[in-house]
Amino acid sequence: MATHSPQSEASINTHYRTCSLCEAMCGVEIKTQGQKIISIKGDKDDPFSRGHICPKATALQDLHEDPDRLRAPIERTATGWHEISWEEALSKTAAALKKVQKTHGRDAVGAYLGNPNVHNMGSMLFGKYLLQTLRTKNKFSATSVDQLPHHIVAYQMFGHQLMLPVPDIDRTDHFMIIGGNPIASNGSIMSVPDIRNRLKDIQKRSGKVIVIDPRRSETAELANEHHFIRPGTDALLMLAMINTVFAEKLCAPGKIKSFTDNLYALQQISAPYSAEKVAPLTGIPAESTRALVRDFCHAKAAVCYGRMGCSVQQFGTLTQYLIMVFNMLTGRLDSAGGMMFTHPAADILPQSGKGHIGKIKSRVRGLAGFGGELPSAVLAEEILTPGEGQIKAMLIAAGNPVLSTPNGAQLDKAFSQLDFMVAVDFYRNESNRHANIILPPVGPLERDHYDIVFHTLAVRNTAKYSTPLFVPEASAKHDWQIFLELAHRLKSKPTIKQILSHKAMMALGPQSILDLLLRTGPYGGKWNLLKGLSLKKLKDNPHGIDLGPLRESLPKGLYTRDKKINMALDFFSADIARLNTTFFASTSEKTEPGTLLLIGRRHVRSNNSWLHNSHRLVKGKSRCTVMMHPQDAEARGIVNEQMVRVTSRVGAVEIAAEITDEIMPGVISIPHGWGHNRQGTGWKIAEQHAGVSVNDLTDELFIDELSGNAALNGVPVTLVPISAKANNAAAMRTKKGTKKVQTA
Ligand SMILES: Nc1nc2c(c(=O)[nH]1)N[C@H]1C(S)=C(S)[C@@H](COP(=O)(O)OP(=O)(O)OC[C@H]3O[C@@H](n4cnc5c(=O)[nH]c(N)nc54)[C@H](O)[C@@H]3O)O[C@H]1N2
Ligand SMILES: Nc1nc2c(c(=O)[nH]1)N[C@H]1C(S)=C(S)[C@@H](COP(=O)(O)OP(=O)(O)OC[C@H]3O[C@@H](n4cnc5c(=O)[nH]c(N)nc54)[C@H](O)[C@@H]3O)O[C@H]1N2
Ligand code: SF4
Ligand SMILES: [Mo]
Repeated sequence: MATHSPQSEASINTHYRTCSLCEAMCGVEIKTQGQKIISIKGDKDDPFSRGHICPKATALQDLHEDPDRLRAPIERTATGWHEISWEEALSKTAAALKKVQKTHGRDAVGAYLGNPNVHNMGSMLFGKYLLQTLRTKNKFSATSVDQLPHHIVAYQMFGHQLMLPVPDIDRTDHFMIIGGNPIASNGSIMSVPDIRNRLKDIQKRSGKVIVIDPRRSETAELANEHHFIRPGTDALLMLAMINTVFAEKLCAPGKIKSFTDNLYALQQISAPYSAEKVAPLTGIPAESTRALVRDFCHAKAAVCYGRMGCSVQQFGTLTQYLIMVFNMLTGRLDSAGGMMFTHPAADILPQSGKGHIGKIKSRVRGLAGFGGELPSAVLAEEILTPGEGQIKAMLIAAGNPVLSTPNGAQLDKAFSQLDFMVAVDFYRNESNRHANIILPPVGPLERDHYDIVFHTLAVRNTAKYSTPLFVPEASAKHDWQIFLELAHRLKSKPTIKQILSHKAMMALGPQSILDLLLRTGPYGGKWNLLKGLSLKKLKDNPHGIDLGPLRESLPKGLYTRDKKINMALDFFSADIARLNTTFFASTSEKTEPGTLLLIGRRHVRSNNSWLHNSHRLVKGKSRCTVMMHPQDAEARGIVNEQMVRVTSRVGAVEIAAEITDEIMPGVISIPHGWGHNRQGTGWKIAEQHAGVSVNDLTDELFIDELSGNAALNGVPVTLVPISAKANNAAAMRTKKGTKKVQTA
């Protein structure tokens, strides 16, 4: 139990909480003395993470103590940035946003919500009120540079965008991972702490881990098998695997057959895509593809899981669909050790929108929106293109789209032309350096925490609530308070009802909503205050509560009207024509000789764009390098650590080469989230480890057309050495990783 009393200076207190930095939800044990953090360790008694943490957990201390972290609102003036009071900051922001909407219409204010919102209970529960008040169609988020394909598949097939199944990793015997690197990322759309041991446990029970990835990643190193695949060809591989399932009579869907119409339609659709036909494109020999399918089908329990590498690419949605169908045809959906749905203690699905496609379209390019959001790939053009509905002001909350969305340099330029920008963020980053006002919320250790979203995507049913470790300053505000305060001030003449409801929400806060969700959820005692799960019960169990392994939930759990899985053939199979045009048509664009395909990569000591101000995470060799295969290096006369120039349609970066056979020939990899060399940001350590931004190379026109999701993997680029002579590696070492960014 937590023995927490922030008042006592001398005694050492122990506090238990969940690390909110990534999706894994590790339990941490933090010892403090007064206001000082003495240690951060894994919580051995957390039933889910069992003591596991990664190096980022200790960065929670750096984040808490960071002098660069903003603690009061700031305003940009002719003489630089100055602190202002909360009252002034909120009123000025509301007045500026109102003015823009009054002059140019409500769509003239755009909003971008970044990834950390999803790790923040208050933002998840109250952020929507601000967006509802703004009533703009120009809403964007990190979803469309990430998991949008998963939402579309879930919406089409299961009737709800958030019905996302996860691998039942603790009971599977065969785990096929396509385009995911959980050893570095700690899992995504699969909340799974202690992933390394969980993968090893599969192997200990004589099961297998298979990785399909253009890079022999950290996960591939641990796997039983790794197959290189050419970026962007996963849909072809999946069609060939489904083709093999039918050809070799391995189809065994089990119970789902009774509530899925047209399941076997894929036999005909996959017929033209034999393993032989796709092999020259994927790079995976036909015999290996067939063996992959046989092994998968013969395993007692098996699951095929695809993540970033196959979502954020040209055929991301089609690939995720085919992965789902492959699991279904082989009886792996909703069965132990396969793809299963979590039963979270606080179930947000009944209250959340199920999703909708194409109700809104972007003004300039006419791209369809999903679930009330437009794809982030169109954000810059919506700001830069004059005309009715042009975005003139932006709200950015917990995001850094200049470093995280395609053609970030163009967006950077667009942001500099806005009439007004407000950011809700505790750092002055590459995007909100253009803001007029920055409203900083409290830090992660100064707030309570419950993973509203990630408990819904966890590989085991668990629940855990963390109280704040530190009491924030009296004037400090939580994200949710900032959102509600702004929403309230945006109303011109609030009615008595609106005033009362604002006061009620401010008083109730996220805790009360969480308590209600827990009581009315699957483990709650409903209105019996003494029975079942409640916030009080979670507070009494600070290590978290285990609610058991994943359970079957279909067809009852489906959100489709007819309680059937919808194969949505019209929607998905239409995209096969685009696949054919891209890969098989005689008119299809042939890549220029010398073109390389650019992919991303993650590292366990990094987290998107915003943990590079932690001295302990950035120490050591620069990680912002371009990995390339020895053959590709030799062909261009490049030696290890030499500076090279990588150029795409939209820009160029100069970066040090890291020559390694862990990447397949013809492919290069640059991690995202770097490029802290733009003027006017507020993180001093990150600036010293600037690196370059890979999203100065990714292309806002290179997208998955079915969803509008950015295709940040598989971007065609060229690469040349910078110095004519490629023999000065020692001298290069000093310059490594950081040089100026060029944009076309
Ligand atoms: N090329 C390439 N680009 C990518 C990716 C890739 O793999 N390759 N990955 C993509 C993916 S998956 C994602 S999710 C995006 C992420 O992209 P974004 O969400 O746009 O960016 P982050 O780097 O997560 O920036 C988060 C910002 O939120 C702030 N912040 C952190 N916690 C809080 C908080 O509690 N409240 C508030 N108000 N602010 C907070 C931080 O200070 C930081 O400024 O990047 C995408 N971009
Ligand atoms: N340490 C750390 N952890 C993180 C993050 C972080 O930045 N750092 N970010 C968090 C976020 S926001 C997310 S969304 C998750 C992402 O979690 P993961 O999906 O596990 O992320 P990545 O490490 O980007 O893994 C993508 C893999 O796909 C491969 N790949 C690239 N292109 C292709 C392709 O065309 N086909 C195939 N088959 N593979 C391809 C890459 O080589 C890479 O190994 O990680 C989260 N956790
Ligand atoms: S794996 Fe994720 S949740 Fe666990 S300690 Fe690391 S950053 Fe925190
Ligand atoms: Mo993400």
